[in-house]
Amino acid sequence: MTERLSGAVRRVLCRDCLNDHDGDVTEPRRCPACGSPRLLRHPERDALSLAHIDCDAFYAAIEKRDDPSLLDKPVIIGGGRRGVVSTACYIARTYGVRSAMPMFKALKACPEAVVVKPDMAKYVAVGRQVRLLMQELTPLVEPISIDEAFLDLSGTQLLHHASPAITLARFARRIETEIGISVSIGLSYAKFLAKVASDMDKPRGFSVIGRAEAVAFLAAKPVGLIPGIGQASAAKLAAAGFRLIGDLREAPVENLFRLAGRDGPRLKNLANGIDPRRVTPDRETKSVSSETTLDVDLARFEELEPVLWRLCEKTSKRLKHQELAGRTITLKLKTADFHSITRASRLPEPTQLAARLFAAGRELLRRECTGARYRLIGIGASDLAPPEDADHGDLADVATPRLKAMEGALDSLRARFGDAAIGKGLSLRLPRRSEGAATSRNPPEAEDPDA
Ligand code: TTP
Ligand code: MG
Repeated sequence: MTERLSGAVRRVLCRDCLNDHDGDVTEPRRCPACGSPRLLRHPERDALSLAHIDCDAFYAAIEKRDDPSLLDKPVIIGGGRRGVVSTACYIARTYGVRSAMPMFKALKACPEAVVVKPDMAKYVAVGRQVRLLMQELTPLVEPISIDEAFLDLSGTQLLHHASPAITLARFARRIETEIGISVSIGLSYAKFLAKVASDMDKPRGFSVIGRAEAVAFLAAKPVGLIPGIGQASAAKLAAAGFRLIGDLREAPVENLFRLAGRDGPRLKNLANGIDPRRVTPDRETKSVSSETTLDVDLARFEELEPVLWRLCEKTSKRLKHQELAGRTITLKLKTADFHSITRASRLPEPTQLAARLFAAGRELLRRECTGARYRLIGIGASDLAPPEDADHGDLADVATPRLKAMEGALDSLRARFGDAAIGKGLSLRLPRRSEGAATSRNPPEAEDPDA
């Protein structure tokens, strides 16, 4: 193994002309064949096969490809239904423009930006083309979103007459020449690390995190780098003394369990460079849900109801973001002694609305509040359909279109003023809430498998 690695350390791959030549740790600095500085060298280069590929500024890159006059201009894709930035090209990002930013703020930061309305049909088609080319590399392609996927290239050396790293570098070039956009690649031995790597050197990046360096590399990074650890969870972990991923390495599992519920052991594993998740091809989204482990076990409907409402808002937000609607609403509960209960009801039509998720969920919840104490509650939507099929109501249900208009208006307000301000307003409509009970021990966002 060592011999193989030390052999690999001397191979240097040019990502522009794909010339693979000898070199040492730092030399040469430019490709002897074409002069490019975009060289890939890593001691484990040819021993790693798990990749994460993410297209660069995806929607914006497609628009620039289709209108070369935009190439050297800051471009923002946005101004669609929700009045927020979908994405910004890398030039616009230098002005501070970011995805999900309200358009008015983005244009304040970068008044000279060219704004292009999203053309989803086109982006979906390009996403499909990219995926087809990925599937030529390996059958093990797991799409994560319209522009990213995990690939497991183990065992493909004979097929491609090249190591995964070289195959991936060829792929990146092919995407540029055949499709006209660019990708960034992360190569490692585990999903988490491959994903972190693909983000390290964007755009047109290719980063490698090897087995030998993984744990030390992670140790110095903030816990927020872990998928599913948002700002709130990171703050909670920091308050308990876990600010860096390295702090989690030796943490007693009980502590982590208390802080992050069943996600605790996963955090410790990730900090130790262990992520056993496999690449699962063609994984379809079958349901969208949010759940939370409660700080204290709760039994009363009145105490659980506000928690359910917040989870409904979260699930609704996810449905809207993923352009999905669900017809079967499932309530999940876990009793204090760890029995799981699921109860479902089917709506007359699919929904994306928090209020409708809540209406169905609270009826299910009411029936289960007969004395048992619960430690976890969740709400999900399955039986998924496109949003066009959702929330039309009918003659007997005139409330739904009104709710839809109201939630749409609230979503736009949220986009402008942030979740917190608007969330409070809505919660006022709820019966008495028990603040302590509603905080989560297990950050619901941590439940997202690949968030
Ligand atoms: P991302 O891969 O997150 O972003 P990106 O490809 O634009 O940029 P990066 O180089 O950082 O990967 O998302 C892919 C596309 O999904 C993006 O081009 C637009 C869309 N999108 C939204 O519509 N809203 C959002 O909030 C985000 C994050 C993305
Ligand atoms: Mg992307």
